[in-house]
Amino acid sequence: MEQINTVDVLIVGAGFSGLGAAIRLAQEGFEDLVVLERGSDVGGTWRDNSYPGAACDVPSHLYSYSFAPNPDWSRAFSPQGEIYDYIRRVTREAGVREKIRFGVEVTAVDFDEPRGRWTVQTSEGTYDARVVVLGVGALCEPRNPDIDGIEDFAGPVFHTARWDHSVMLADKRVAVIGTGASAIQVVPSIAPTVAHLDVYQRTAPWVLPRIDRTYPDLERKAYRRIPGLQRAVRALQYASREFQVVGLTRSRAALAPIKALGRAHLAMQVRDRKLREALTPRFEIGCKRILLSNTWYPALSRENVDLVTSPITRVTSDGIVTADGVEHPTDVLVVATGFHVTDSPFFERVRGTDGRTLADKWAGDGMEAYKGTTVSGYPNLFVLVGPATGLGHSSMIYMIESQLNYLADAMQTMRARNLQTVDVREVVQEAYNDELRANTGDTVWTTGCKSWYLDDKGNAPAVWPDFTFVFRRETREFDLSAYRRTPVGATEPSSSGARA
Ligand code: N01
Repeated sequence: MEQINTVDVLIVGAGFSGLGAAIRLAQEGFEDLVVLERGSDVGGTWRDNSYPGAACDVPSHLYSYSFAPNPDWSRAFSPQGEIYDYIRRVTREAGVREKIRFGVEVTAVDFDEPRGRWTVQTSEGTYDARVVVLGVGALCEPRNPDIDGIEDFAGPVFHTARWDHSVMLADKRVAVIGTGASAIQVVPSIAPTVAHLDVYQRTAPWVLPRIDRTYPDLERKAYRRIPGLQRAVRALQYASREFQVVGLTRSRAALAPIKALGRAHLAMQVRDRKLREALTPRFEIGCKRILLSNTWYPALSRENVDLVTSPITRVTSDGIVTADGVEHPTDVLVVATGFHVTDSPFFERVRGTDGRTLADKWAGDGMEAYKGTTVSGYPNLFVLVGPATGLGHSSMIYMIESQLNYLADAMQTMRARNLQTVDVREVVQEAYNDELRANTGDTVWTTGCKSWYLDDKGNAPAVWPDFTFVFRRETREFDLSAYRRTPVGATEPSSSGARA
């Protein structure tokens, strides 16, 4: 007979959100937990996105856990390796590494209503859990472009989030498809080493100067020694980013100064009129994520770099053919084409009380949850970085920590009230989302551009349409009245199995 691992809380994913949940729940006295991670290390997106030039475009004092400030950040915007090291260190210091099972892929998450528990199938056997926390992340499933002939390309093809470090790019003719946040970091990093680089642009992005600097020793010492200094810097970084929300969600006029800055940045960095014309954004600033770079435009102005704006029609065994009939010889093909966000394949693996998957449930009106975290018909399931929690302007860790407050209070409430399950009421969830949609209608994200914020209906269910402190306030306490509950004892007793 198959051995079932019984555990109180099962967390899927060991990135910033899943680890944050493990640390917070352990602190709150919920020690009987396991984290299942398909990779071989912690870090999630910061482990996977190791492409040349990968860095954060949110300042590091803000892009870190509030409970684990790091006075030793080397610069304002940390490179990927430093963030990856930070996550590993925090995991070790918080003592949660032993809670993580690496190399375990979660294949199915099914709610067993009579028992009021979740059955979780994995590549390493079955788990039985009272509470499931999804920390799978929003930007984790690479979206590969569906281009005619791409499977026949003879050279290496890889996504930025799955960078193949064994491929030497020196002296190669390289193509990069896409001009989003990932591409604008990769291109300047590899341009000086490759023989030739073609950058395929479908939509010219808005790019602002990156006000980055290294932190001198003295400053780092000050962060270590002067109480409150780092917190004050973090608060300033938070406030300056939060100003953007006015323009993104309320008054377009507030975006005028950053639009002017973007235009000036392009004009100053690109002298060639034709290239400047091709790089001029044609959509409202903020509709897609605003990118930060001082090196993107200079890289595109290099002798060995071509910006290709004619649409790709097909890929051959050794090149890319564009609509203008030109065949561009290519040795290595890099796709910087983003992620499945509103259509994550993980949604197909989670089945609630009526046996429907999250993917099916969200196929009609789009993905939605209550406070970005709980979904009606999926009791005791907490989705971190869930629907309507994404940000373009500030730190996702702030949103994650808000959700952790809600999760921790939900767990304490269930413990105090002796509850087996909590399931958000459908009417409450609907009312919450009606209001969110009404707000999102006025935002810049639905003004006509294409982005990962949007679903196939043109709604923006992935992104939080207000100030982030409003979300923090909303999630401060678990609001039990919004939930249907089952007391302990009202469900069938749990079958016993091995402790995970
Ligand atoms: O992906 P994207 P990304 N043919 O979806 C193009 C985070 N991030 O990986 O604009 C040709 O933004 C597509 O074109 P278009 C951050 O939240 C953070 O760059 O749709 N082109 C676009 O140019 C970011 O928002 C950091 O017309 C195709 C690009 O590919 C998110 O990750 C760093 C195509 C995709 O852009 C995703 O960024 C990096 C096709 N078939 C990433 N399909 C930080 O610094 C797509 N494109 C924190």
